Amino acid sequence: MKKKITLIGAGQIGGTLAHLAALKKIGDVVLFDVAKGLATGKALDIAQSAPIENFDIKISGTDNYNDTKNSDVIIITAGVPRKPGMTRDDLLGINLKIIKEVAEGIKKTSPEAFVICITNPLDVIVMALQKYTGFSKNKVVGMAGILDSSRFKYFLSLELKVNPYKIKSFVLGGHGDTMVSMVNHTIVDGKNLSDLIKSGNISQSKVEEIVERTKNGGAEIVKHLQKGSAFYAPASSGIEMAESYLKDQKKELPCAAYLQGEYGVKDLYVGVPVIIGKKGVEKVVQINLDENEKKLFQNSIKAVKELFDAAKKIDPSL
Ligand code: TXD
Repeated sequence: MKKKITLIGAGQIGGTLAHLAALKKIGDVVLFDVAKGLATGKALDIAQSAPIENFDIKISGTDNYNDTKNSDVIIITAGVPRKPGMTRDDLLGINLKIIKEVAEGIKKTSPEAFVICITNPLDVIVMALQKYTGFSKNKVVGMAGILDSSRFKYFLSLELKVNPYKIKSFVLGGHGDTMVSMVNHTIVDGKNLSDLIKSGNISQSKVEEIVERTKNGGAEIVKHLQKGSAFYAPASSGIEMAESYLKDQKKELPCAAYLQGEYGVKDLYVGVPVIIGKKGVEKVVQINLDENEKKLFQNSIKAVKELFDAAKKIDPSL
């Protein structure tokens, strides 16, 4: 039985998600958007590449939630992206309203779906989405850490001239300026990054520069594009999560997940390594943090909490 993947938001990321899902043949795709014709037009365009790309999945577009019912996976990008000079947090007001509307749309039609939220400000929007839908917390997760980790690994690969796929690392914490690139948990082609610093293959200051560039990875692209923000790598990141769920791959992936005591954090969504399999978020992976990492992680958690308090001022029902 073919899986059903619904993409709420057929914009830059949504359209790319649809294209990747078709090329990777991970399931039938329904694109949804409130902008008239956008979802239908993009679905038809991708469908017309089937004879060339040899995929046999069904792909359609709609602005009616009934067409999305009984989805196995729902990936949400509905919302507005940043403009130059805006922070991710500046999007809170408008995207909170949009995510409430999306929650109303999916909670009746796909109560069993695994829901991946991409809309910014990610950590708070995914938290709001879980509360608005009432879906179990292990079935609602945010995409950010995979993207941030991929940016960190890519920048490192440029500096160390290695295949980016051979770098293992991850980013902890919120999807914002307080994110924590885990330098001491980074392996480059089988070697610890900290050893490469000691042996002079890369300087500490260059690593710190890469940590900063990772934090600003989104803003750097917004500056170039002027209109819109990153969408190719965000879409690849969302698809990796969807595939780990649909194929029960049990990958360990950095995602915004609900913590209920892990890392000393309760009742908050924040970026941590999790195992994603057929049950959704199956486990929060607890790694040992050194004192500095603990401090940085706590700082990130504080930032997420503060933004969630701002969200509760906008909508006291949260
Ligand atoms: O790592 C991450 N999580 C971030 C997330 C990485 C990059 C971008 N990030 C955020 O994703 C970005 O800040 C935005 O909040 C979302 C979507 O970014 P995208 O670049 O895809 O934005 P677009 O191209 O504007 O697409 C958004 C679509 C657009 O077509 C709107 O018509 C639609 O969302 N939209 C809606 N769809 C359904 N329902 C409602 N209410 C709605 N409102 C707008």
